[in-house]
Amino acid sequence: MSRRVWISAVLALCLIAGAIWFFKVRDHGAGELKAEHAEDTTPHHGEIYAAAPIQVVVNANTDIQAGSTLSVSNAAGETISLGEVAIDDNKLAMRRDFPVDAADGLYMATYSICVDGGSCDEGSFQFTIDRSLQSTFIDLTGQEKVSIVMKDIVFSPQKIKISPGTEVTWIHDDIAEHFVNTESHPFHTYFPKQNSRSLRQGDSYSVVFDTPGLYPYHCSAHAAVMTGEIIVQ
Ligand SMILES: [Cu+2]
Repeated sequence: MSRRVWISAVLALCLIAGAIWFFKVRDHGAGELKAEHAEDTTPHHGEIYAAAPIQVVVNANTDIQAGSTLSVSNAAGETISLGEVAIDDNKLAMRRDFPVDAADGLYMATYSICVDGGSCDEGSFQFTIDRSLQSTFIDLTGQEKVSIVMKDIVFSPQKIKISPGTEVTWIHDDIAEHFVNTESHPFHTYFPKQNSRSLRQGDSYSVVFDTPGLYPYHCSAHAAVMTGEIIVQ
């Protein structure tokens, strides 16, 4: 083969390798380390929240044993997660409270999942709080009850701000079956009280939100497109 063909072949290989690297980094993001037994997290790695999450949650594919850890630090490296790590009764998720008044900025969560037999493996993920995003939320604070209609595979209004203690009612007015599900799909562990049964036309579902923070949610039948967010403050 001529020298020119060789050079072209090497250049083509470099381009392919570069593209694979680019898409891997874009998908997983720099800084994420996924423990062997972790399925996913809330917030997701790289997610930007318009308010503080009420908790950080790690979902696992095996029983999480005592001794497992989860903590969040800010960009200065100070630990800001609160209280103790709580492992869910079914042992498939662990969670830790997060301060509602945490400043805007980047946060790093690190965790260690310990499994039966005593071995533990570690992971990490990052998320950002940017309250300037709240300008896209409809302000419904100061009301005892608010409602959200489910129609044409959309939650409407999609992003709302309410006060602590407000009762939110989802009203189903659509052909398709819908659900109200807390993050993350398909685990629905972030705020389990928000998970509804299957809803059909004429059905409604109500939840009272007491704890300030951000509540991202979705319909598990249309998880990719039918999403909503509630800020309690
Ligand atoms: Cu739906």
